[in-house]
Amino acid sequence: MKRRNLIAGAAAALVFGQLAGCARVDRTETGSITAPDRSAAGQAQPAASPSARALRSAASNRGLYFGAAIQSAALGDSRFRSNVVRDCSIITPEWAMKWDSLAPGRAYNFSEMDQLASFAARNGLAMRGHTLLWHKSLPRWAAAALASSRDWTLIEDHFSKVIGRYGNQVREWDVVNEPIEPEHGGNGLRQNQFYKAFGESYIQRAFETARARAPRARLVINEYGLEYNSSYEGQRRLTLLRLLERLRSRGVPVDTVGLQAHLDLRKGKVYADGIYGLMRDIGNMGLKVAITELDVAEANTGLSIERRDSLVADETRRYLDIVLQFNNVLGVSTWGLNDSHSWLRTQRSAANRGLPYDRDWRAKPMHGAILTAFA
Ligand code: 9MR
Repeated sequence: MKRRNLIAGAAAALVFGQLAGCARVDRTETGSITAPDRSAAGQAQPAASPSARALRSAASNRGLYFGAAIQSAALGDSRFRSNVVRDCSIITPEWAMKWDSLAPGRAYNFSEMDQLASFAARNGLAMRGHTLLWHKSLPRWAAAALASSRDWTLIEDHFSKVIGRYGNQVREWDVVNEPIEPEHGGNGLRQNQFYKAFGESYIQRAFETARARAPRARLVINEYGLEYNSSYEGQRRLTLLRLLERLRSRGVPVDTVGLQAHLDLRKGKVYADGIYGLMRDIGNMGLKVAITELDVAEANTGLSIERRDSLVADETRRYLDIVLQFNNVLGVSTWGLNDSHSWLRTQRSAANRGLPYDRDWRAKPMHGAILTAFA
């Protein structure tokens, strides 16, 4: 398996003609986010972990942002709000901006997302726009309409509504989410509802449609499963690079790659060579990188808490130490901030400890690992 990855890495090197060395792009020009005005009305109370250094300031010292995904249901909790405001300069709606959340029936209801957007505005936080097109968040009515009519105006209308409403607050749009699936054969692209209706051109059209409505925001292609040394993830890295190369050669307005970074201790340790090669190739194409959904799934929740937390922290540090060598990184977002608001609780184990804070907002070694990586 290792050998296949090496071959995949070498093939990528040949395809893209990379040279040794990192992409030199000035991160501070585009990656940093201005500190919010703390005197603004609606300011949150001081955070519950005053001893832990705020992640946002550590990140901004390095010319990066730090952010987190927010489950809108948690916004009713003042402790949650204050910790988010303390640590984040940008937030990602974990589900509220997805198509099936906004319009489960044909009618759009923006109230949940509006609450999140107004929380962000009151506290001077920027937003990531997650996500305009994702096979898992297409509402049934839209899937049916797409399959029968293959009418791009359906997508255009959705983009217009969402970008029109939140465009002023959104710094980065995840325009296309998770388009890679080598197991679907062919060119390695996911044979999702959009691909079935429009072929590969759906990706280009999505970016062009977004660019027309969001002339200044960063437009992101966001992907998972790129971190480990398996032939499958090697294929995923290579397929993503090939797709990016095709998009760049056609002048498609994609300017940023979102690396989700759902780390997983059951897969072993992150594969430094594979991640380094991916970062180098992305940088050589002149693209920025955002780490968009960092968290760590544990392999063994039966170990002592200390041991578990140190394994999670070590994996986080290993990953960030690689990606943060590159100057085209804009920032890092974790997929939630504390363990009680983590998708891994429902997916894997309710006991999972894969975010910077525990359920009582005590900073864990993962928090320290992120600080160290930013230093
Ligand atoms: O964490 C999210 C979970 O709460 C939602 O139920 C789910 C479906 O909307 O999406 C999860 O977030 C996913 C993200 O949007 C895309 N990358 C993978 C994330 C975890 O599944």
